[in-house]
Amino acid sequence: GKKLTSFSYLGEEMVGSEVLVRGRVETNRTKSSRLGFLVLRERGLTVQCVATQSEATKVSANMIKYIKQLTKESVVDLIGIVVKPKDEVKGTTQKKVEIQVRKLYCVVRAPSNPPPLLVEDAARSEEESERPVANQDTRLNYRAIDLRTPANQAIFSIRCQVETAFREFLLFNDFVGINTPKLMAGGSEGGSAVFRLDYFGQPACLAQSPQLHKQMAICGGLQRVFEVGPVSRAEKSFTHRHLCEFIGLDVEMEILSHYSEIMDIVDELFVQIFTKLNERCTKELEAVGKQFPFLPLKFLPKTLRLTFAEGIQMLKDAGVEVDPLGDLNTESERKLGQLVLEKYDTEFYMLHRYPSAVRPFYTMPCEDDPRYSNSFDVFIRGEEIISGAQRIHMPEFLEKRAGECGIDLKTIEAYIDSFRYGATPPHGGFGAGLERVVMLFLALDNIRKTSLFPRDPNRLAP
Ligand code: ATP
Ligand code: AMO
Repeated sequence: GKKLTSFSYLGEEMVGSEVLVRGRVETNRTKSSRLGFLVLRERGLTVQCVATQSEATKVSANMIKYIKQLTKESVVDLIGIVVKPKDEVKGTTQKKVEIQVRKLYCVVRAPSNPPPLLVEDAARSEEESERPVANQDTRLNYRAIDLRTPANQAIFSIRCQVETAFREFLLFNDFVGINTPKLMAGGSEGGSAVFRLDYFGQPACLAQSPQLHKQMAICGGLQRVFEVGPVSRAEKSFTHRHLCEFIGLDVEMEILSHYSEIMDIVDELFVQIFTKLNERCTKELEAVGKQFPFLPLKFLPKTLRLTFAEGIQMLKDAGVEVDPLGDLNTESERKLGQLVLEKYDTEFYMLHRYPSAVRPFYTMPCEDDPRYSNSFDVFIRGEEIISGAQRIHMPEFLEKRAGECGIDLKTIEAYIDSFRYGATPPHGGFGAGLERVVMLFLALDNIRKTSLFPRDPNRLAP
C-alpha cells in the first residue's frame, strides 16, 4: 500500500521519512557483506543508497550479499529512510540526499553479460576522451538503452515543453487545434518527395504537409487553426537536419491586410516558447549542456526581420555571391546567420519577400513585384526552422500557378474548389519542424538526437 516517491521529490525536507522508490541500478559498489552501496537511477536523476547492519535499519548480512550480486540496469524497489550524506553531493543530476536501505526487492534482473551499449558510454560527454564515445548508429540501434542518459531524458522533456508552449500560446490567442488526414491522393508541396502507397487500388501517399487541409479549414470558416502532427518526406537526404518523418508544428490564419500579421504571430509565439524553456527547463538545459555543451540562444524581445534582398546584400558585402532570384543554399544560410549575429547580436531572425520561383505554388506573389512573394523563412543559428507565407486565395489564379508548377490538378481538385464555393478571405500561415527547433535551440549537431525513434533513408528500425 505504500506510494512510490519519484526521485524528483527527494529533498532535504524529506530527511528522516521513510520512502518507497523504484530505480535502475546505475552502479553497484558493494564490496563486503557488511556494507551495501548502490546508485539508483530514475529518469535522468540518481540517488545513492546505503545498506548497513546498523540498529536503525537492521539489514541482514544475507540482504547485503543479495545487493552485492545485483547487476547494472536491474530494476529494484527499495524502502528506506532519507538521510543527509556526510559529504556534500556535487553535480545536478545526483540527489543531495541519500537513502538508508531497509528493504529491497529486485523487480527485473538485468543479464550479467554487458549489453551492446552501456548507459555510461552513451552518457559520456564528447569532450571526455579516455574511452570512445558510443557512435550515433550504435546509440540509435539500441535506442531503448541510449534514452536512459540524463541528456536524452532532458532533451525529450524540453521537446515536450516546446510542443506544450506552442499549444498554450495558440489556444490563448483563439486558434483551434485540428487534425488533418495523413493519407492523401497526392503531394501538397510539389516535387516528388512523397512515400507512395496503395489505397484500395488507388494510388495514394503519406501527407507531405498539412498544407492543403489547413487552408481548407480556413475556407471552412475556422479562422485560425494549428496542428501538431507527423509529416512524411521521402527525401534521400543524408544531412544532419533532414528526417523522413518529423513532427510539423503548423499554423494557418486569416489576415486583415498584410502577411506581416503572420510574422507577428511567429515572433510572439517563438519568443514566448524560448522564454518558457529558459524558465521551466533550467535543470534539463543543464543536463543537456553537461553532455553536449552549448551557449544559450541569443534572441531579441522583438524578432529581427530582414528582406531577402537585404540578406543577399549582406552576403554580397561579405563577398558571397548569390542569385537574387534563387534560393539560399545551406552554406549561404549559415554565413548569413553569422553576419546577422555580428551585426544585430541575435541568432533568431526572419527573412521575408523570397523570390517567387523558389516557393511552392500556393504562395502569394508580392503586389508590387511578382518576382518576389509574400513569404518568409525563420532561422535559428543560421539554419531554417520555419517556412511561411500568405497564400493565393483566388481559385483561378491558384489553378494557374499549380499548373505552371507541374502539379497534377486532378489530385488537388477539391482543394481548389474549396476556394470557389464562397469566397475565402486573405490568409496565410507557417510550418515549423519540432525536431529542428529543439536541435537548434540546444545547438545539437544532429536532428536524430531530437527524434525518439528517427526515420532516415537508412533507418526504419527500431
Ligand atoms: P524547405 O523545404 O522549406 O526548403 P528544408 O530545410 O528542408 O526546408 P530543403 O529545400 O530541403 O530545405 O533544402 C535546403 C538546402 O539544404 C538545399 O539548398 C541544400 O543546400 C541542402 N540540402 C537538402 N538536401 C540535401 C542533401 N541531401 N544533401 C546535402 N544538402 C542538402
Ligand atoms: P517546409 O517544407 O519548409 O514548408 O517545411 C516546414 C518546416 O518543416 C521542417 N522540415 C523538416 N524537418 C525535418 N526533416 C525534414 N526533412 C524537414 N523538411 C522540413 C523545417 C521546415 O522549416 N507547407 C509549408 C509550411 C507553410 O508554408 O505553412 C511547408 O511544409 O523546420
